[in-house]
Formats: sequence, C-alpha cells, structure tokens
Amino acid sequence: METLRALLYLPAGASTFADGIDALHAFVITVTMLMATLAFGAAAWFTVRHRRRRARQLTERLTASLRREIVIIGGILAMFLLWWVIGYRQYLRMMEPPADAEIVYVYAKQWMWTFSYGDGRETNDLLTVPSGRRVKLVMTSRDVIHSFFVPELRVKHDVLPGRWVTVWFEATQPGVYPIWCTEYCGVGHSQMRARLVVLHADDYARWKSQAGGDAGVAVASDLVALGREVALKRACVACHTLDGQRHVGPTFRGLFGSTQTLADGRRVIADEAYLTRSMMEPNADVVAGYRSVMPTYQGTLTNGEVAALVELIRSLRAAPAEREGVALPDLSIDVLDAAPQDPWGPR
Ligand code: HEC
Ligand SMILES: [Cu+2]
Repeated sequence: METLRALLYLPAGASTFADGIDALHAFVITVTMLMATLAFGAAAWFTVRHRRRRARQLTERLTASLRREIVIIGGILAMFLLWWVIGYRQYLRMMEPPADAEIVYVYAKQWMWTFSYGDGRETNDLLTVPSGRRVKLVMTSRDVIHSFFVPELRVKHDVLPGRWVTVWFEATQPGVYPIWCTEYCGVGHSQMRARLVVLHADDYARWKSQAGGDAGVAVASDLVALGREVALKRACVACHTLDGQRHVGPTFRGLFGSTQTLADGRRVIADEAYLTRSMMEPNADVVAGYRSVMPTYQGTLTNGEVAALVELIRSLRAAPAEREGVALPDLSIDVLDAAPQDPWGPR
C-alpha cells in the first residue's frame, strides 16, 4: 500500500477513511492499467498478424463464439459493479455522521474558511480537532460554491450557498495538514487555504479548556445556551416563542425537521439550510398564515450566532425526551407575556 501511495504521489493517510479509499483507488488503477496494457498488446498483435501482405488482399473476417463474448462482457460488467458496490458502501459510511461526533460549523466565503466551535469560539483558516475522535463538519457557503478538501484525510465535499452539508472524519495522526478549496471560486481561489491541526486527545482537552477570553470571544457552555442568549439579545423572542405558542411568527418548538407549508403553497422541510435562509432572506420562504414582517438578519448576525440559533431550534424538537433519554431544560421565556397577543388581528 505504501509503495502504491508513493508511486501515485498520494500523501500519507491521516484518517480512518484513508486505507479503504486508497485500497479501492489502487484496485481500480491496477485493473484499468492491466486492461489497457492487454488491449494495447492485442491491438499490436493483430496489426502484425493480420497485416496486408498482398496488394488486393481482402480483410479477414474474424468471429468470436457467443460464449466468449458473454464471458468478456459479463466479466467487465462484474468488475464495474464490484467497484460500485465497494465505493457505494464507502460513500454511505462517509455520508452518515455518527451521533457522538463533535460538531464544528464551517463557513466558506471568498476567500477564507471560518470555523465555529460548540463553545462559541470562532477561528479563521485554522481548524483544530482531536485525533482518535469523530468530528462532524456542518458546512455552508456565504457566497459561491466552494469545496472543502483535506487530501490527507481523503475528505472532500462541495460547500454550497443556501445549503448545509455535513461530512465527518476521524483523524488518526496528530499533525498539521493543508485544507484546500477545490472549486474555482474567483480570483482569490488559490489563496483560499487553511490549516487543519490535529492534536492528541489530551492536548486537545487542554486547548479546549483555555478560555477564548484573550480573543474577546464569549465562551458559552454550549451552543444551545449561546443560542438562547442570542435569541434574547437579538429580540427573536419578541416574535417567536420557544414553548409551542403561536405568536407574531411561528414557534421554535418542534420546528426543526418539521414540514412547513409556505404562503405560495410549497412545502419545505425545516432543516439547517431552511432555518438559515429564514434568517437571511425571510421573504424568500414566507410561512403560510403569517405576515412577512420579519426583518432580515443578513450581515447583523455573526456566523457563530447563526450556528447557535440553529442549534437552539434543533434542541427544541417536539419530542426530544424519549430519544435523548434526558429531559430538556425548560427554555420558555417570559418576555412574551407583556407583548400583545396578535397585533394583526384574526386572519
Ligand atoms: C418582527 C417580528 C420577528 C422577529 C423580530 C423575528 N422574526 Fe422570525 N419570523 C417572523 C414571522 C412573521 C415569520 C413567518 C413569516 C415568514 O416566514 O417570513 C418568521 C419566520 C421565521 C422562521 C421560519 C419559521 C417556520 O415556521 O418556518 C425562522 C427560522 C425565524 N423566523 C427565525 C428568526 C430568528 C432566529 C430571529 C432572531 C434573529 C427572528 N426570526 C426574528 C417574525 C419575526
Ligand atoms: Cu473557494
């Protein structure tokens, strides 16, 4: 395996995915090279063997038995299907993030990467993760299509505006690795590089315990708590409740993952992308039965605050208690009691 990697100029693998992907890569390359050599050899052999010897010689007519044709076509097809089965299983494994993964929110924009951690910390062009632990990246773009690529991890995924995508990985080797953008995204594309720092688990714990205070970052105990603060600070709770009551806007309780009917008849699932869009372009998807009075928060909410709000809404699922095995803290906020119940009257 190492020789093949060296031969193909592949960087050493640094995640649990690397061996499987490299094995498939090596398998495909070996088989195709072998077949290419055979095909070229056969062509050369026929050129010599059946070359024109006399001026008026007719082309020989060659036939293969049906059995031979079936074996050849069936063999090639089986080979393709085998690659597909192996690749598809790897794809499924990579696309299904484990539930216990540590979450980092990734924002791409021309031309940098921003990483927001669960404790409210935010860094630019520097992603720090522990080795031997699963990390899930929840990624979106603020402008055009970018692509997140760490060759050593064998992890690569397009990062799209208006959509959240997730990838996960488990780094095995502590070290510093390059993060590339592999989708041409404008003149600064080649500058859009970041670093991935993989720390030993105990170094990582130390890194985490260092308060982000020196950078002036508010460190909340977790994103949900931070989201609650943001919802208060930015007055989302003037129009939205957290306890299931309808107000000026729909409640946040039970919103995540639910199907929303919009004023124009479309039905959408309230996922991370939809929630973010609702904050950035509230008029793009107006919920049926509500007035489109929500102001846009484009440019006023920081990336970290958006992540925190999404996490808050995610935590307010309708029936979380039996799934998680723990009761959620009561997040209802009393600010609303003073607010008028329905300023626009009956609809
Ligand atoms: C002035 C009142 C008002 C404020 C302030 C407000 N919203 Fe809204 N919001 C609404 C209304 C009304 C709707 C429903 C109509 C629409 O979709 O635009 C809505 C819709 C939403 C939706 C989609 C809900 C659904 O059921 O699909 C989300 C998510 C949302 N708001 C989040 C927020 C967040 C986060 C904040 C604070 C940063 C906020 N809103 C502040 C009035 C408000
Ligand atoms: Cu880019």
